[in-house]
This record gives sequence, structure tokens and C-alpha cells, in this order.
Amino acid sequence: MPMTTKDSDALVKEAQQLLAKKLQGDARRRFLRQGLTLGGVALLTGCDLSSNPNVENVLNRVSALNDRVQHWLFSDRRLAPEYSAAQIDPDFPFNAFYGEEDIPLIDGADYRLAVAGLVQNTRPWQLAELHRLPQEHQITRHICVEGWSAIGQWGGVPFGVFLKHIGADLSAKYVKFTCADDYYTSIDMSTALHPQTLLTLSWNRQVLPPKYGYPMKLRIPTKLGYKNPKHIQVIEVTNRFPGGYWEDQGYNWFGGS
Ligand SMILES: Nc1nc2c(c(=O)[nH]1)N[C@H]1C(S)=C(S)[C@@H](COP(=O)(O)O)O[C@H]1N2
Ligand SMILES: [Mo]
Repeated sequence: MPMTTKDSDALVKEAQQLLAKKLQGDARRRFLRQGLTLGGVALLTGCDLSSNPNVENVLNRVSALNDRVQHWLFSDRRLAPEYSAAQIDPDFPFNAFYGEEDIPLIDGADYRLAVAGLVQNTRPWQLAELHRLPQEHQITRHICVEGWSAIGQWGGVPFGVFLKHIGADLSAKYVKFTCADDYYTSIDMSTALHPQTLLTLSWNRQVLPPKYGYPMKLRIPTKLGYKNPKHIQVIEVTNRFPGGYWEDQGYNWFGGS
């Protein structure tokens, strides 16, 4: 039985109160300011809420304050700021290592996302299957090292939820992304599991346009633009350092924004 919006709002509120009680001082203020989303609860508890509507069970797991909860709450990695719809930039820039005339044109019906490396299930994913996973939206600022930034809205599947679906080894060090245009980049597992890291299918509530990475990109608002791969074809979980297109030419691999 799927959860209604009312159920999920109540669940998020309860989880938030429960967690706030456990925290003090700066951690508490930061937590209350950041708030919690349904995807955040799912990520912290390891429960797929759409298929497991047992609220009590979920809350028990939240209150256990498992390692992941603690890592998220007490790490110095803050959430990236989120913005209002009125702050969205109407003319969002395109950027790639080539011009707009060379944007890869991918047929969504033929698209397959390959999954490789330290995962239990390497079955490729069709676009429609990605759309059936739980979706979230966030409005964040994309910051490019070339000197521009812009606010946009991206929607998709919290990446941690996807990693759990494929049975990824969450203790592995890196996740590598290989794109349709010879671009590639990689992130550490902790960034992959960050609650704002999104396997992205939409931009400003529209199907992700080709120039912004159709059919799928990774949006990481805690990282600079070049760590946000577009047109992803392969996701690989690995312990071997994968580098990246710009990183291998001297850009900082961590690339925090
Ligand atoms: N596949 C792919 N992804 C990419 C790039 C690219 O050239 N190819 N450029 C990166 C850089 S430097 C930036 S700033 C952003 C630009 O994303 P946008 O076109 O949605 O603004 O994409 C990043 N991801
Ligand atoms: Mo960039």
C-alpha cells in the first residue's frame, strides 16, 4: 500500500522531532534549519518508504541513530543552501568541453544505464524504471569554476536510494560516472550518499533537456559544476581511484562548492 502525502508529512515531522530531541547546541540548530525530507528519512533509516509504509518501524530505526545518521548529522559537511522558485534563473547556462552543436542526442527509448563494479545487481536500467523510483525536487545553485553560477531546480532519485537498489557496496571508496560524450568524473562514497546528491531526470520540472544532460545527470549541489556529470551511461562502484576529465588535467578532485 503506497503512502499518502499526509502519511509522509507526518512521518517526516515525527522523525524530525525525534532527532531534534537527541541533539544539542549547534548540531541541533543546524539540524532544525536544514529540515528533513522524506528521501532524507529513507536515506538515514535505510527504509524504502514507498514499499515499506510501516511508520513505527521506520521511526524505531531513526531513533536508533545508526552510523549513517551520526555521520550525516555530525560531519562538517553541511547541506548546500536551497532556494525558492522565485530565485530560479530563467536563462540557465549550458556548459561542456564542446559547443552546443555537439550535444549528444540520446534516444530515451533505447537508453540503458549500465551498472558495474562492486554491486550485487548489474542489470542495466531503462529510463522508465528510473522514473518509477521515488523522486524529489530541489532548487540549488550550480557553481562553475569558469566564473558563473546559476540557480535551477532539479528532480530525481536520491542517489543513495539508487545505490541501495543495486546492492552497492556502501563501504567502497568511489563511484565513477562515464558519459555519452567521453566525459567522466568520480566522487567519494560519502558524497554519493549525501542527502542532496540526486540522480537527476528533470530540470525546472521539465524532462531534463539535452543540453543539461538528457536523459540523466548527477546533481551534486555540494560540488562544483565539473563534478556534476551529464548524459551518464555507466555507474561504477570501485575502490580504484577513477579520476575525471578535468580532474586529470589538474582540477581539484574533491571540487567542493
Ligand atoms: N557529460 C558531461 N558532463 C559535464 C560536462 C561535460 O562537458 N560533459 N561539463 C561539466 C561542467 S564544467 C559544468 S559547469 C556543467 C554544466 O552543466 P549545464 O550545461 O547543465 O549548465 O556540466 C558538467 N558536466
Ligand atoms: Mo564547469
